[in-house]
Formats: sequence, structure tokens, C-alpha cells
Amino acid sequence: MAVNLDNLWMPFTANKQFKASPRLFVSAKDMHYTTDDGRQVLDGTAGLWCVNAGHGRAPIVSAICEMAQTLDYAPMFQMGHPKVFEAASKLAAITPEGMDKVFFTNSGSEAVDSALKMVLTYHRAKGEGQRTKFIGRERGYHGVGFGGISVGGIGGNRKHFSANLMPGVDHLPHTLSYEHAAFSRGEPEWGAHLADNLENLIALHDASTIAGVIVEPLAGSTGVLIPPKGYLKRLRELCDKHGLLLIFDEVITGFGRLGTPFAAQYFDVTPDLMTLAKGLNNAAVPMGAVVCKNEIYDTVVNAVPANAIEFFHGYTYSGHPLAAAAACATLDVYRDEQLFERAASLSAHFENEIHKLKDAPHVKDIRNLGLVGGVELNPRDGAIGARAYEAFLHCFYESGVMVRYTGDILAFSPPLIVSEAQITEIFAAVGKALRAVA
Ligand code: PXG
Repeated sequence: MAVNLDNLWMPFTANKQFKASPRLFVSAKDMHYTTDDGRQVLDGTAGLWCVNAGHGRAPIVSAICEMAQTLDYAPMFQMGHPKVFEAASKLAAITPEGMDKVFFTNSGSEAVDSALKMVLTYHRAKGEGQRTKFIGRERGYHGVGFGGISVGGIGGNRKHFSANLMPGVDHLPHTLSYEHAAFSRGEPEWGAHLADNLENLIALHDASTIAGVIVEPLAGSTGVLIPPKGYLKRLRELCDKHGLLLIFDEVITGFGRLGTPFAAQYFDVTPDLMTLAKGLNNAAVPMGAVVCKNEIYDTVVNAVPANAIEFFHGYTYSGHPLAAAAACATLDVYRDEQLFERAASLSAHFENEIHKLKDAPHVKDIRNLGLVGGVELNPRDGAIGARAYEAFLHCFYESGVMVRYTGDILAFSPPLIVSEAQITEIFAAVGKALRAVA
């Protein structure tokens, strides 16, 4: 297929390297992509952690087509359309109790920035406008908006913009320890005490100046860091003690990745707000959301007269009809096919297969929970990331399996419709790749 690659500036991609030997997908169905040269590739990562129901699902496709023919677009500022209210209700039906209010965005990055603004607006509405600071965490990924990279903790995403980050942000330490928790199966036993670092930051800044804390319950992008047992509960207790709102960024962990609707339910810790995207509508149309506790919505909405706008924030495409239709159909597929329960029942096999790589060459650590896993490799001398990149290429070209890599970590997050045999196939391909790369 002759495609002119010159004009497109690709996101988070080594453009020159990619354009020298491009990899193009032309279609996708269920667990597989088809490449432009007609090869089938097993999707070990649900696209970018987002196609949880599998590709090209008929009910989702027809919901989008039908909506495109019926209502192409409707403004959401001082207007509305029925489907977006239905999408919010269907979403609220699976969120933790008392978190029934939904604000739609078009991406996870926008969800994060919206959540940060919501937190500031809430404190002001309560007469605590001096609470303006945020606490994030080292190695956290919260998208690429200026708010998101400020609370985020990935150096590479921040360094070119370091003089322009949001003021008043501090970070907790990350939770990874090779010394105490390497090759843990599921949640590491070691590390709950790391949450107590929040007390130190509170002592430094004073609780009265801090608006909220944002963490990924399980950190995905940075290379799959599983929270230590008891860590999130401890964070919740400290936030309660000091009046800080707790945001769980569930852009990756939402919609069944851990075998429950959200990580909040898996860990039995209810945050004050959750940021969502990706699996929300199977990534079929761009969409994100913030879900918040009813008390947050009520406080903000009741703080001003009935004819006043309460929250000065929103997007042209908030609650777009096509995205809303895709969300309703996707949430029905999750329910009808019991895909979250399916993910839970596959997680033991996933864990066994990924940990079989322990003795493969170059393996430094293996981490897993639910249907998410990471295999960290020892970096090659002087060439960080090169080994994982070559393993990724080997999986793709030699085994027809797509995995994800970041630095020297390989990451796995297949659609929840994956079969046991396909899980075995993914990790067998990785084992073969690790034996092949230098
Ligand atoms: N929060 C979290 C926790 C994320 O994982 C975002 C926010 C931002 O979402 P948007 O829709 O703005 O991209 C994300 C996105 C990867 C990878 O392979 C991860 C993401 C996006 C692209 C690639 O690690 N996470």
C-alpha cells in the first residue's frame, strides 16, 4: 500500500525511525489487527489499553452508525440530547456507591484537567479557596495537558515544559522496589508505609493549602506498578484526616481491567473523583469522563443562584452524540457478556503465564494484577530501551503479537475477550523474543 508518510507528525513516536519502516493496520476484528500487507496480529494491549470489548464489535459499530445518521452533533452548553444523559446513567450504575455525577470530556488528559478544576471549584464553593495545591506521585501518568504533566511524574514528559508547569504541586514517592518486591504475584506485601509520605508533604505545605491528591490506583504507562497491599487504604485515611480530596486516575484501570468495574471496587477504596476514558466506549469514538461524589456536585451547584453557571469549564465535544452512543452500547456489551467477570476468571492463568518468563534471558522483574502485566528487562549497556524495542519488533514480525514497551519494560493488557490459549500465545511470543534478542 503506497501511503505518503511525510505530512503527519506522529504522537509519542520516533518519527524518523517509524517512517523508515512503518507498521500500518488497515482493519481489526475481535482479538486481531490486519496489517497493510495482510498479516494477522494478535492484540496483546487492547490498542493502547482501551479496546476492552475487542475490536469491531457489532453492537457498538451499529450504535455509532445509527447515531451518525440521526444526530450528527448537538451542543451541550445550555442544550442537550437524550443519549448523553443515558450514557451518564449507565455509567453511574457501575460506579462506587455515592459517585453518581458524570462530566464528559474527549480524552483522559481532558478528564484529568477537568478533575483538577472541579476540586478547586469545590473547595472555593465550601469557602476553602486557599486549598490550591495538588499532590501527585513520581512516575505517575495523567495525560499530557499542563495540569496532567504537572501532577504527573514522568520526567521525559515534563522536561521540555518544566518552566511552565502548574505551580503548587508536590509528589509522593513511587512504590516500586526491586529489593523488597521483585517478582511479586499480584499486590506486593511490602510498601504500604510509602503512603505515610503524604504526612510529610502535609507537614511541609500545611493541610489547609492542599486541595487534593491524584494517583493511578495501579500505574500503567510508567511500566505497570502494582500498589502494595494496604497502600491505597492508607492514602484514603490520610486524605480524610486532612480534608484532601482523593482522585483515582482510572483511565487504564477502569472498565474491567482488574476484574471489577473500577480499581476502586477491586481495592475497596472509594475515591472522591475518578478520571476515565479508553474503555468507557471501547475507544470507538474519543471520550473521557470525570465521575465525582454526589456531595461534590451538590456543593458546587448549590453555591450559586439557579440561573448562574456553576462550573466554568467544558468542551465543544463534551458528550458528543457518537461518543455517547458508543458508550451506551459498550456498557451493554460489558454487562451482557459479563466481561469484567471474565477478566477476573482469566487473571490466574494470566499470572501463571507471565511468571513463566522469570527465567527467560534479561528479565529483571515481573508484575501483574487482573489482566495487566509488565515484564521489566535489564537495559543493554549504554542503550536504554533498545532491548525492549527489539523484543517488541520480534513479537510483532516473528510471532504476529502486538505488545507495548516503555523504556525497558514490556506491558500487556489484552482485550477482556482474550482466550486462555491467546494469553499463552502472547507470553510464548515474548519468551521467544527474549531468547532471540541480544
Ligand atoms: N491518565 C492515565 C492513567 C492514562 O493512562 C491518560 C490519563 C491520558 O489519556 P489520553 O486519552 O489523553 O491519552 C492516560 C493515557 C501507554 C499509553 O502505552 C498510555 C496512555 C496513553 C497512550 C499510551 O503507556 N495512557
